[in-house]
Amino acid sequence: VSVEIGIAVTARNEADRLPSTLAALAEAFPGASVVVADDGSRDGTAGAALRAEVDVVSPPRPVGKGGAATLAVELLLAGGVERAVVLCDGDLGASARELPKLVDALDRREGDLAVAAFRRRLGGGFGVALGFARRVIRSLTGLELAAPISGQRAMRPEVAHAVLPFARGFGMEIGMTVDAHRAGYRLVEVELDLEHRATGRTPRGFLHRARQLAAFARVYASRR
Ligand SMILES: Nc1nc2c(ncn2[C@@H]2O[C@H](COP(=O)(O)OP(=O)(O)OP(=O)(O)O)[C@@H](O)[C@H]2O)c(=O)[nH]1
Ligand SMILES: [Mg+2]
Repeated sequence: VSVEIGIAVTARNEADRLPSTLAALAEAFPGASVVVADDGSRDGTAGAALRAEVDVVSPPRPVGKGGAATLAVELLLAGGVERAVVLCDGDLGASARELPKLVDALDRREGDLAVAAFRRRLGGGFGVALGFARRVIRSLTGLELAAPISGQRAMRPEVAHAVLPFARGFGMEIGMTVDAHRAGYRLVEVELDLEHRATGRTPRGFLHRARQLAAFARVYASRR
């Protein structure tokens, strides 16, 4: 049976925040099909998803954000999605309630791929990874984006088909943006009041952004 909206939630070690994210999604998108893309979590993330009565894909080996999201979106599309595929990071918590505004932007034909920009800047480092992502997208597409790596996105099912499989790891958002643009689809950014568990200027935060940068460089090399 096909659904109006299919939502893929990427989550690695998000047992703390996933329940509130899923509760907000259930309320904001009644009747939607939700798949959690768990991936090598060691903290009971999959159990938290099952308790919320949503589907979970847990690859036997960690495959990275892009690989896990690909499995989740393929599962959603196989079940049939009529109106929109939504991508959501597992750490949004209650602020995931804002995401229907992305689908509204699609319905109003403002774009084919709607991307959420955070209204307030939270955490982060010195903007190196973000700036690099912006330059990669500008050089490959000419687009000037406020939120080049935002994980909160909505697209019609045919757009999802065109951008699958996603690029590996943290390169998935850049890859999807470039692939959608090259397929002739229009991107629209929508400012939303979102929050997430941001990593800051800590060793863990810098390690995270180093991994992001490596993935951005890989996706740039694969698309240029
Ligand atoms: N399936 C899967 N999800 C991941 C992986 N790495 C991160 N995620 C999830 O993807 C989402 C985004 O990752 P974050 O680590 O929050 O990255 P970010 O928000 O871009 O970065 P910060 O702002 O620095 O926190 C979160 O919900 C993570 O749980 C992964 O390897 N596999
Ligand atoms: Mg985050």
